[in-house]
Amino acid sequence: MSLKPTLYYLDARARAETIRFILKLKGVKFNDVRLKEIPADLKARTSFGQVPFYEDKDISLSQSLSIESYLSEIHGLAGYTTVERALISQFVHATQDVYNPYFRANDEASNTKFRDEIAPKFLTRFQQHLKAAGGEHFVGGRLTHADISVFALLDYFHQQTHNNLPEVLAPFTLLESFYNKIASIPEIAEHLQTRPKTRL
Ligand SMILES: N[C@@H](CCC(=O)N[C@@H](CS)C(=O)NCC(=O)O)C(=O)O
Repeated sequence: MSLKPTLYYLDARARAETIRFILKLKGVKFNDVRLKEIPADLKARTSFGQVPFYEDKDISLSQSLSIESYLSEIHGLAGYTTVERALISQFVHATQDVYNPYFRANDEASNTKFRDEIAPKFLTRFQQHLKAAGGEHFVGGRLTHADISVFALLDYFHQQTHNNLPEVLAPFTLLESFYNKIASIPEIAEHLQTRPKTRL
């Protein structure tokens, strides 16, 4: 196995982009393998036949949130206390409650429900939590996995012209300023400019 960490995913942001943001932010050189389909031998090596799948010299790991948490521990983005870790986990898992109905929406009714109900409901709550925490960071007054996870979700909204997601996000001005601050961190800005343009 290569000593260089390797992330296997599709040629998409979706469930892998938070992992990429963490690695880029921390200056980790990694193989960003973007697959058209998952080869049978790779599928067999993964834990559940799925990607994202991550390998480094210590671990082979599936499940996007587990990979993010592992890298957050290594790179100082996890909470310092049990309470901080629990709160970070809460925000990280909440992002999945937004992605999952978006990925599954396959007709006009489910797209409308996502755009008019699910997305505004979660964005409202994310913004309230951010405001209550002082407006800069979700947990602990410093950059954590929670911030990168919510940032990646907001980034996803910015890119998805399908279902008017940028317009859904626009009224959430505190979230937008949070997004812009993290987007201007040099390592993140560089990734935003140089990453492949993908539909999802
Ligand atoms: N809960 C998993 C979901 C992973 C998942 O559904 N991956 C899809 C691609 S987005 C996949 O590998 N599908 C191929 C398959 O299940 O055969 C995670 O967050 O990593």
